[in-house]
Amino acid sequence: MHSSDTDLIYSNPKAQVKDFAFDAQVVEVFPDMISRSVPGYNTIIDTIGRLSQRFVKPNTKIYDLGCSLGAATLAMRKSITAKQCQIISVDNSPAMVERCKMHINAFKGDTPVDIVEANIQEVTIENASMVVLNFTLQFIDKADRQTLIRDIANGINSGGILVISEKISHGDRVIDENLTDLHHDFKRANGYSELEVAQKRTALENVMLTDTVEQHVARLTGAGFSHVSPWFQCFNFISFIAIK
Ligand code: GEK
Repeated sequence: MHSSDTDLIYSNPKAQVKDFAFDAQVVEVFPDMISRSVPGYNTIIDTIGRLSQRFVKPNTKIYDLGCSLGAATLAMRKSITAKQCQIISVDNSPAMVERCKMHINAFKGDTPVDIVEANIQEVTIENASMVVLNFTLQFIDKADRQTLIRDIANGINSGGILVISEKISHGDRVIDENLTDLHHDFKRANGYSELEVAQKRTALENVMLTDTVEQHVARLTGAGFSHVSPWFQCFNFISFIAIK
């Protein structure tokens, strides 16, 4: 038996698998989809909360870019102890933003949250002590990534942090294949069928374009972050901290 919020989107054979999109159908099953597909997702969300307690300063802004239903926003709002802060959570999917507003407003919190429907490339980042890109940069055109990371770095105050989580590819084909297989095993162990794994892979092919660890590190240091390191990796999923 499946409940209505179980991800069954790719469970039936499709004549033609369309490119993946963050539409109403995906929004409906999103929490189930992301926790069964991304190894370490809950650990990453918890750690974003912990980092916010450590890095967020009074009278500053916190940005959650590509916020989906606001999981990282909520983790930060629960943990921030600094006063007079503002969280700005941004997503360009109208269906996500609508559901995110309902979700965030269902919880109480001291730090106000502004949920904005916009392209993260058009949002001005200013006076930030913390910025989160939790599995979002991978959906931005490769040619635009350096500019986006530079704009974020410019808007972060000295000592502030960017947390960036991504699916990665590996320069070494053998490692790449093994990490991909391990990830697909993880999905099968979480109840996805062979067909679902294969169809989802096709749907994401043109939409999610991954970089290597080296490309991420070079981009972050090139943008002006002084301290850059991965703090988490499981298979081909990684999360970095970059401190200005
Ligand atoms: C989480 N951070 O649960 N501008 C704004 N939003 C965008 C853009 C863009 N240009 N491109 C994609 N998105 C979340 C999970 S999901 C990751 C992030 C995943 C949005 C898109 O609409 C979607 O909601 C989100 O980025 C990516 O911690 O599903 O793999």
